[in-house]
Amino acid sequence: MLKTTVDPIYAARRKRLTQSDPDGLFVFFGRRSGRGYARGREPQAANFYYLSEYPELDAIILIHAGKSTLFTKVRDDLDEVWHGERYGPERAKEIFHFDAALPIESFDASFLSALKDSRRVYFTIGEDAGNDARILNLLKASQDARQRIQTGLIDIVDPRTRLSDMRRVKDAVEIERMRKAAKIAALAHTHLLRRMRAGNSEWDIEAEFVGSILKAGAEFPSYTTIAASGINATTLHYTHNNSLLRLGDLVLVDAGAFVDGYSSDITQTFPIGGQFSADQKTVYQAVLDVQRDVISRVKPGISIRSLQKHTVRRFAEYLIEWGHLKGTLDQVIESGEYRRYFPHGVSHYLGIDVHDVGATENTKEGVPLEQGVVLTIEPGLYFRDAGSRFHGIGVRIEDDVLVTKNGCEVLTSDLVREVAELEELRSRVN
Ligand SMILES: [Mn+2]
Repeated sequence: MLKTTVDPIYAARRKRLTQSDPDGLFVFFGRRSGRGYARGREPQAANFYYLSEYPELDAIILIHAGKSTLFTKVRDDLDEVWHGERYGPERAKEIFHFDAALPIESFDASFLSALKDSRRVYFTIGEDAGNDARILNLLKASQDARQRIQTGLIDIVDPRTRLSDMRRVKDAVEIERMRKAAKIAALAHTHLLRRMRAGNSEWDIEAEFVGSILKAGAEFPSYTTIAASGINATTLHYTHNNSLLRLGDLVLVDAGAFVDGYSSDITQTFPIGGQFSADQKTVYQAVLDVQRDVISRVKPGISIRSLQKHTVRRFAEYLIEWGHLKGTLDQVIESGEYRRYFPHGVSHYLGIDVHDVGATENTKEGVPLEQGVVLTIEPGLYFRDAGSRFHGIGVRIEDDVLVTKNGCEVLTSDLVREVAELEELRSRVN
């Protein structure tokens, strides 16, 4: 089904991006079509999507002198029998608010002509070898001519720095979609809590989750579902999902939904039976306390780096108290030994990409959070050493959080997190 209207915000984003350099020539390639039969739904190239919402493959956006032009395939009855209806340049121009739209074949000539009065080309090298070769060849032809007529060289600039800054702070349209992505995934996670029991399997969890989000309107999962029961939960990127759920174990489910171009990213951990064991409860409660503590610290001005530091400190305290690490708090943090139990980051930006762009400055303090940033908060503890009283326990709790004026709003607040509530709900299933 083709779109008939698209929010004018995409045209506004193109303006905002390019007004910093009116003499620049900006080029963005859409996702390229691959070979093969009915390859399935895949997301559009993220920056291309952010600047247009145009869904077709092999399209190109060129922005020059305040004018945005879309290059796309013309209508073709025979080809559309195979791949479905196309917009074609005329319709695409109107619906997607471009100043002009041309057949894809005319890109090279238009690019060369625009190069004549440009000093800088904004283009991301290294994403696709075919696109690189095409642009570099066109540039070479143009540079040789410029040398002869002595009009100077053209600089190549990576547009991602500026785009990352823009994409880090979500606008109203994006926040609306992220709320929906969070809501749909949270409901699917809660559905698992109400359904899965001993005798079900990790693949049942994946199937139920994916089924729930698709029925609720998601395009696809935002990444491969991690359904990790028992000791499998101590492997961070476990995706085999081929074990049966056993009474007495915990199961860790890390799964998200991709909805209207935006990702959600949620982890919940719950007992397969009706109750946590005493040791499971100890670990779960510690992770939940740290998670709530970190969420309470999220506000403008704080950096993800400082949240990470705080998480490490809190977990190091628990690990010393439980006898898993020896030494003073500072020694344990300094030596990095805590990484055996908490090896990953507590947070990342979330948006079109699951690990969204946004970290543009490599300063020691990190980039301060601003109103409109969306990030995950996902502390976890994993015990793989046979000598530990917690051996085989892996717990991660992950919410999606929007930074507000004075604090933050949890977009995934529909999830059941407290031990008592979880046990109450789980005991009714088992
Ligand atoms: Mn995550």
